Amino acid sequence: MARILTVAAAQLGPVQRDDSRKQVVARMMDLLHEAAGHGVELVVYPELALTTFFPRWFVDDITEADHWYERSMPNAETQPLFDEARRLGIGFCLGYALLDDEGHRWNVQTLVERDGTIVATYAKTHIPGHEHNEPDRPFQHAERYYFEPSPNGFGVWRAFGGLMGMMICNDRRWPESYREMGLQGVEMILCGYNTPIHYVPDPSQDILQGFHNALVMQSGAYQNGTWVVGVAKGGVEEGVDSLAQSMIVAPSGQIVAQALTADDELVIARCDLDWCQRYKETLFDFDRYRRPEVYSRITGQRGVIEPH
Ligand code: CDT
Repeated sequence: MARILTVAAAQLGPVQRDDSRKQVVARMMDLLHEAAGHGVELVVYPELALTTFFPRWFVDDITEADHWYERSMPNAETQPLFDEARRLGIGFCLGYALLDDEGHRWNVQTLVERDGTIVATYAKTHIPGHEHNEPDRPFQHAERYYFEPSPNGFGVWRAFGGLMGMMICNDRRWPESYREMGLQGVEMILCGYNTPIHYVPDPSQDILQGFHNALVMQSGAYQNGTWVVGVAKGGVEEGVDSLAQSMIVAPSGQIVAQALTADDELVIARCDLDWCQRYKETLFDFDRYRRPEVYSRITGQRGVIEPH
């Protein structure tokens, strides 16, 4: 038995500050059309796909940043993408900044089915970086100023003939993200990211960015018996070099397809969702082998408490 879902990680190269949403959507539509030619059923775009990664700049008055956020989805700029995807019968996952009607600011991904219906909108759980301006940095990573952490945690939805989950960028570094979805039977996790290669707090990690990216997604996939689709906005964006290396990881932990460039590029794989069972029913048979009664620290405690 096989449940094949043909998926494309639609990596984007840099989006500069002056690039309009219309220009970006046109690039995304080019990738969508290329995907259609390969029989792709689901196209996954990066985190904050419609704009440049604006948390690299700090503004004292946050309302000056309002223009980076969407107020609704779809909207006038993205409607052509929604319409064309539905016409082609392709679903997609789109990352963007959302300023909602109550004035809350979220970093989100919306998953859209092949018939154009919205499956879910996930808001990022783990918000990295800093809250305040740090003028001594070569660039800011002020996500904690621009976005609230979602209180909702990680959902899993029946869509695309399987059990689909979402996470966003920094979420992929945390084993809890995968496990929360693993405990809901997730079969494919969709994850957009923007990862500057230069990590200001500890530059010794710069040369390891690609290694760490693969490490976390491969281990998360394997330990939870799930596919993981990781999609970058890579290349040099406003002078900041960002990791590309979009990849599709199998439940075995193997990378089955990976980007060759740091530009707009489709990474395609035929993913058998039934392959997940090989791991979920053997080594990672959670019901048989997990020991939640001795894991109380994981939800009961945030930071480290060392023994006396
Ligand atoms: N977008 C995002 O979450 N990026 C972070 C960068 C490192 S924290 C400054 C990441 O985990 O890739």
